Amino acid sequence: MTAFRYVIALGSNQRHHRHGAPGAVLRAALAVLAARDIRLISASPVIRSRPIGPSDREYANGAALVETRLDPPALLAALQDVEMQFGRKRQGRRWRARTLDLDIVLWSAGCWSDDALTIPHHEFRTRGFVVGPAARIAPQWRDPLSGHSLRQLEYRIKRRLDRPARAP
Ligand code: A4P
Ligand code: MG
Repeated sequence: MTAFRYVIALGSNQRHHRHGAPGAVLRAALAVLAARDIRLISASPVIRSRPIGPSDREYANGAALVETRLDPPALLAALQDVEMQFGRKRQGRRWRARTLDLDIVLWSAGCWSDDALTIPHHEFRTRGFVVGPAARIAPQWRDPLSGHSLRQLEYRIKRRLDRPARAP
């Protein structure tokens, strides 16, 4: 059976009663994944990012490059299990504050799409808090849809942010 590689995005903007602040939650989550046949190849530094969406708490975000024999639905189930283990509540408002969010960003075999799962992750290309950390660990990895590498996507996001505002 083949082993796949994935880029996983990690996010947290709520303390955990045992692990502590969001940055520590992300590091603890990586250790839990490694104990579940999800081999950690490399992890980005943890960054802080301003929230997008309704929650007003700052996020800790990071990315991990992993190797596993799990196919995408099986990996999603494992990630959701870990989210629950960290006290994530699935009821209620989308994008609410959360102790742990684990998203599949990229998959070595390309694209996946069914009712529960889309790879590449639907909005990752424009999100600095996903692309920035992912570009630290897999800069040459190409998004199969746009054809851009993570490094190129990061450059595009930065250029957009740095562009001076137009005169009225
Ligand atoms: N799903 C579909 N594709 C995927 C995928 N590639 N990886 C489905 C993981 N899940 C995927 O996700 C909802 C459903 O998406 C899942 O049940 C799965 O079947 P969720 O994690 O339960 O809910 P969510 O995270 O609230 O929704 P969503 O749409 O995944 O939101 P995002 O895109 O994760 O955004 N601001 C900052 N600064 N940093 C953040 O990390 N995160 C969000 C949430 C908003 N603002 C943020 C951050
Ligand atoms: Mg999510």
